[in-house]
Amino acid sequence: MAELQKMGPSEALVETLAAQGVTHVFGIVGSAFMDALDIFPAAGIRFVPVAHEQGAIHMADGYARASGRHGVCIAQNGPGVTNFVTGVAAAYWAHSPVVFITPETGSMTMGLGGFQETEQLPIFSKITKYQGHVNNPKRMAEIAARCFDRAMLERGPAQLNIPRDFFYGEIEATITEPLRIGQGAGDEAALDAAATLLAGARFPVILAGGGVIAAGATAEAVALADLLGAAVCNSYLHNDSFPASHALAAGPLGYQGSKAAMKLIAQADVVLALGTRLGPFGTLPQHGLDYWPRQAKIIQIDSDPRVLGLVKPISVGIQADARAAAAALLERLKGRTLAGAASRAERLARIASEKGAWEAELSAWTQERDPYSLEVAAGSKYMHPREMLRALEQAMPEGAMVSTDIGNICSVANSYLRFEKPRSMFAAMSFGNCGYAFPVICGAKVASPGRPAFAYVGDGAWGISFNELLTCARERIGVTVVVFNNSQWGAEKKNHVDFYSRRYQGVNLENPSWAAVARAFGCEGVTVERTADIAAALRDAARAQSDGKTTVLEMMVTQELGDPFRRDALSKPVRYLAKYRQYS
Ligand SMILES: Cc1ncc(C[n+]2csc(CCOP(=O)(O)OP(=O)(O)O)c2C)c(N)n1
Ligand SMILES: [Mg+2]
Repeated sequence: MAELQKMGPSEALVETLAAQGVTHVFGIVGSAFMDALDIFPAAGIRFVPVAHEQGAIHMADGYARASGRHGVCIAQNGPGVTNFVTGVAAAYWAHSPVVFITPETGSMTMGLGGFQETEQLPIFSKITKYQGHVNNPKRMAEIAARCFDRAMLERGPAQLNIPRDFFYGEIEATITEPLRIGQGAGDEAALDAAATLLAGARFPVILAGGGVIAAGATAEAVALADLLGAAVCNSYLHNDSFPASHALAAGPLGYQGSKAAMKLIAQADVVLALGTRLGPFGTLPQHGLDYWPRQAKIIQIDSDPRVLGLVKPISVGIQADARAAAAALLERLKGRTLAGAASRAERLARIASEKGAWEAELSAWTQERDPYSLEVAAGSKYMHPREMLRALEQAMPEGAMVSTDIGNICSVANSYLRFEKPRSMFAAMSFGNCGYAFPVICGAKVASPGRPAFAYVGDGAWGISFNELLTCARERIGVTVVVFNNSQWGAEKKNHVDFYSRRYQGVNLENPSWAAVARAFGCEGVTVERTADIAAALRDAARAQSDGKTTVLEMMVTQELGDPFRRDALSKPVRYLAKYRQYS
């Protein structure tokens, strides 16, 4: 342990950041933390100034998801900090180890209603894994370090709240080493029970979740799948949890996921849910398939014990690191007689045929076929969203990272996003906020500058987030934004079509030329109207990334709309008052 040293609290904070391996902090400059900011460069920390604090927290999230290290951001007390709220909630549900530093109003005036004052802990209390409040400047290093340790331990945002006057003074502090607590493989008896279930399975299926990515368990998941001859589904929006080219990879479950994955898991007698909380939205019926195998034995492994058995009934729950647990199961299964061995060839054939059928269906499914979509596409010179998504998929360079926003086309993209390695897909997860994808891919690119980086964003969500083009131009962050211009908040319009007799309100968009806007911001902007032009446009944009140049590819698409998001939560309106009767 390092020794006690005299230093200022700002030095204690910055030394702690350095000790935790922090090299980038996203934020907008503010007087509240200027004393610490001043010495960032000497500690090897690059401050990445952004356009909006929501961008900073999303970038920290993307940085964490791409690197597996902490993402860090900071903001001015009061309004700068409240601008973090949506991004913190998003990072919470993306299980991202971000530390957001929130200087607050001075301790001597707190409660008097001074400038930029608000209580900053209650606002974040339900969307953080840990909240550290520096209640005395002498505790700066201790509490800062705990935020970093807890963010990693509990896989989620930690808040470091610091009264702004506590940056100043003279203290004695010790800078401690990061405290990383291993989760291990989990309870021995539960692992034995899980191995027995898997050994007895006739149609085992693995459901690989975000925990596989976080724990670096891909190799173990592949080995388990190979040993068992088990199909592997990705949990919703974790298409990078298992290599897509593997013969046993079945694709993602959930909204706009793979029919092959759904049909295969429906046949399972044992499911190994590895590193997944089995979130309720991610296993809803899709494509008319109610696929969750209620009769199957479910083994659920997750690092968070609170999610075990929470959403789905399970037979065995194991609190563990996904990698260690998968390795422990492999050990137990090696050399054991597997009930599924006899039907292995038959199973592999079934997997191949379901995948082949889904691929063929996707290839033929170039446009939506519901009456609304047929109507709006007729006579349009623009691209069908599905054929565009297929062309993007085919043009995607190797090793690409892709973030996706919340919207109809982004959701349909789920069927067309395949990855070979983890830390490649950064979808807006369960919090589901429009405006997520672009800043997140910027953060991912800062973390992994050598990898090609793409954001898929609908034109409505783009309106929320395009301000960070300023950051890309100023900081020379080179990413490619694929903006789907269908002149509508499509995902919501779909509900108007399906449930509200096309009574449109606030769903039609009048856009400027998004390509021209990008150029005005100092980025590249290209309008793409034909599928045949997609590959070249994507290639050029990817190439420009290595010069630190961001490109907006404005894809002109028809107004067709795929299946709705919330079929589960909407119903036809019923009105009782005469005044509203026609609204039904
Ligand atoms: C911050 C936020 N506001 C509103 C919503 C509700 N919402 C969900 S999808 C959607 C429409 C997205 O439109 P667009 O980005 O243009 O994509 P499209 O559906 O047209 O493909 C909206 C408004 C949301 N998810 N997040
Ligand atoms: Mg749109």
